[in-house]
Amino acid sequence: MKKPLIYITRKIPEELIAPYTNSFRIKFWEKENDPVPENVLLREIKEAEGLICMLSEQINQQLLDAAPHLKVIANLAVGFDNIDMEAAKARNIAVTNTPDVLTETTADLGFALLMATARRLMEANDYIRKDKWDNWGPYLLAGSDIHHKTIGIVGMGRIGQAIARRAKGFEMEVLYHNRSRNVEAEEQLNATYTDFDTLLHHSDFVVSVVPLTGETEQLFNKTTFHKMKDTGIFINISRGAVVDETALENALVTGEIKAAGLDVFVEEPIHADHPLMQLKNVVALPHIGSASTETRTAMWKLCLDNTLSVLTGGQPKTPVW
Ligand code: 8YV
Repeated sequence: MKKPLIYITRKIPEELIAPYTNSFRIKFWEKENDPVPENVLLREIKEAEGLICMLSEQINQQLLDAAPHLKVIANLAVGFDNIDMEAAKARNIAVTNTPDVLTETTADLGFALLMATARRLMEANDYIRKDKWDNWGPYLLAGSDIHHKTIGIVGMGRIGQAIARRAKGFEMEVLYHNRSRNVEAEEQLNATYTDFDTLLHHSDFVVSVVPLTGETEQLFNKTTFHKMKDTGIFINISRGAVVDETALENALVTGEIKAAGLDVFVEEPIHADHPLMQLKNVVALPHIGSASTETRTAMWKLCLDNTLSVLTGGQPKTPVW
């Protein structure tokens, strides 16, 4: 009998799959950073029983129709907005994600963006690289304080709570807004629940950690930026589509808000000609929230573990449904 096929849409370190190659055929797209072309995926998926995929792949009805043997989709991400969940459920295909293992790493990056925007680190780095450091004045590249300021966390899930833990170390006041109150988190993290408008009005830093849903799409728009302080800094480590990027650009240009730190964009990848990339008060990153070597390895391992569990008749560790 042929061994079951698992298809992986990016190059995976060989040592991670080595323990499983006796029982499974494991094929993967050979490129580390380039997405698998649609026609290749459609061809490879024909025989696959397991699929390990990335956020950048749309797992839609067309793909599932081309995958008659598919039993499990393991997304290498905590988000799963790239997967047509209804279509997967209708076929009884398990869907798994990678929560927990990336929480602290993503929160680290959120804080890195917060610090980089508040203290103008990219401008300061450029200042030397572009050989402008000929003199010095007390307000040269002066930014805003972080310690003892107010941070407003929108989305108090695992990553939101990890941001709050970091904020405590900076003796910040922590406000949060969430679909439902999290009383335990409030007690442990000394975080205060507020309505969305109060959070926008009072926060020096507004951090978006919400998943992308029908409700959160363009949650940050002209009206919301208008409600923020003009000294306020907006950080997005969730999904680009929770932001109206034109409204954000206007708010940054007109001084309605002070700066933005962005790891995610409506259309990814963005390029140097993107309107937001023309602004000095934007720090932009290419969606690297969970990109530490340790965490990526943990994410791969969890994807493999989930896939193998389903294919051997067990329960996946981190099912989405
Ligand atoms: C992913 C992410 O690392 O987990 C998520 O939902 O957005 C990131 O952590 C990245 O997009 C790889 O799929």
